[in-house]
Order: sequence, then C-alpha cells, then structure tokens
Amino acid sequence: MNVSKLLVAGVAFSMSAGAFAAGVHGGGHGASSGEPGKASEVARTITVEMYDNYYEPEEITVKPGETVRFVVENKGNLVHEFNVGTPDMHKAHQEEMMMMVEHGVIQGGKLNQDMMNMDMGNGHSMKHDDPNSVLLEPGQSKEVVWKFSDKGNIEFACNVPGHYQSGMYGDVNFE
Ligand SMILES: [Cu+2]
Repeated sequence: MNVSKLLVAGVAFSMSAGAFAAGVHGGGHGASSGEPGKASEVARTITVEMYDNYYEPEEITVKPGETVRFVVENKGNLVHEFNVGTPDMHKAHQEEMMMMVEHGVIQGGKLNQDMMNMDMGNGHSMKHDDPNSVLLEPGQSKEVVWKFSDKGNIEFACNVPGHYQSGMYGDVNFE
C-alpha cells in the first residue's frame, strides 16, 4: 500500500469510527437476545452449516434461558456470519458490515485480518469479536456459546451485505 492510499484509508477510518460507536459495537447489545453463555452451562450443541447464501438448519428451537453451543461451519465459497440477535440488531450490524466491505476488510471469500486489527482511534477497530457472532472464511469453523433470554423476536443471521436480503437468516423459536 502506498502512502497516499494509507492517508485515504486513515481518513475513512476516522470518519466511520463514530458510526461504529453508534452501532452494536457500542455495547449493550445482546440485552434482548440473551447473553454470552458459560461452557459449564451448555445444555446442547447445535451444528450450523453456512452455504451461499443460506443456513442448514433453517431454524432452531430453544428452551427459554437455555445455553447452547453452536458449532458454526462455513461450507460456502463466500465469507459468512452467524449472528444471534433481534432484527433491529441485525439491521444495525448490516451497516457496519457494509463499511467492512467498503474498507476491504471483507473481500468475497477472504477476510483482511491486518485491517480488522488496525486501531481506528478512540479504541475502535474493525475487529469482529462480539460474543453473539462469528465471521468465517470458507472452510473455517468456530463456536458460539450463547445463553438465550426467556423469549423474544430473535433470528440468527448473516449480515454480510446482500446476504440477509437474499434470505440468509433463520428464526429462533422458543419452546
Ligand atoms: Cu452470508
């Protein structure tokens, strides 16, 4: 990367830092969809496979307050996300993901790890490390341990631009 490109990137990052702060990375999210689960309280493991652009299974059913270990596998050819949240949380996160694409953090089937770890100032970065989600390259697999709230309008969704819109989300049903 040459110097002028670096300068342009620096400006773009500082402009988007405020938007990031206003989004789900600003904290407090998860309050309505549950909370990070403890491994010792895992009641069940659910394997979720991600394809271009859908999940298998398409929906899940949990008990109120249940802690579930999700083993998430990306079997597609594109970068995909597994994110547990309300429709509003997904909408906000989609704006952040749009910025990640605009800044080259997400490039089709690749993630630019260097850029994700770059400090944008004010303690913000494009790290994708929220406890309610994983963002995976093709072939990658990671776990999410999540304790669901008692009930609510909760979906698991991929917020990579265009994916949610093409149907890459599923309902969390409560028993
Ligand atoms: Cu996706």
